[in-house]
Amino acid sequence: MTRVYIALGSNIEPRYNYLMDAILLLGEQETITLNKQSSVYETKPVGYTEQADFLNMVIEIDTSLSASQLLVACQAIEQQLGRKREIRFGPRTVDLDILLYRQKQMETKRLTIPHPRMHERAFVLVPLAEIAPDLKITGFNRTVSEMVKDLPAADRQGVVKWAPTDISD
Ligand code: A4P
Ligand code: MG
Repeated sequence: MTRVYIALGSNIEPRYNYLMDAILLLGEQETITLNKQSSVYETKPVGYTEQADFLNMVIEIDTSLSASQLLVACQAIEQQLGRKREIRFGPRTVDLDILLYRQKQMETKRLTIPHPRMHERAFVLVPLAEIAPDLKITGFNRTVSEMVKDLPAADRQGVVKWAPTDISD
């Protein structure tokens, strides 16, 4: 079994349901054991900013799948949940990014691990620090919680813990 961290993001309603459905679909696979999940965070869009705020979170799993098999499984779930690829970095029902696969480093046409932009993204590092503060990202000599402290304050402020509101509100 291999320890893996996956980042989830959604910015099309119902955002929270998309995240929870993706976790259910991952967890029900025999080849995947769900270990930990972070809180859900509401985050300002990064990159292509003319789009709605995201909900983001990170999960820790153990899996018997290879990295490329896991990518196929993640993309199948994205498809199942109605993901359409229109604008790169644009709005999405659900995005599943493989952040880390044990200590593996790889770069193929389809898969780069560690995820090449994870180390600079508050919407990834803040939830990751919640479930794995002492983890070191392959290729970096600092822990995830140290990397969060090094983020620009404005980036960290764009990432706020979020909870679904009660229907009675
Ligand atoms: N790919 C390569 N490496 C990986 C990996 N480690 N995990 C390839 C998953 N996929 C990987 O991804 C494009 C291609 O990346 C895939 O075909 C796969 O072979 P995609 O999901 O089809 O398209 P995308 O999501 O638009 O691109 P990408 O590169 O995943 O975008 P990013 O960098 O994840 O940015 N702002 C906030 N606040 N929260 C967000 O979640 N997300 C993005 C998307 C932009 N801004 C955001 C957020
Ligand atoms: Mg993606």
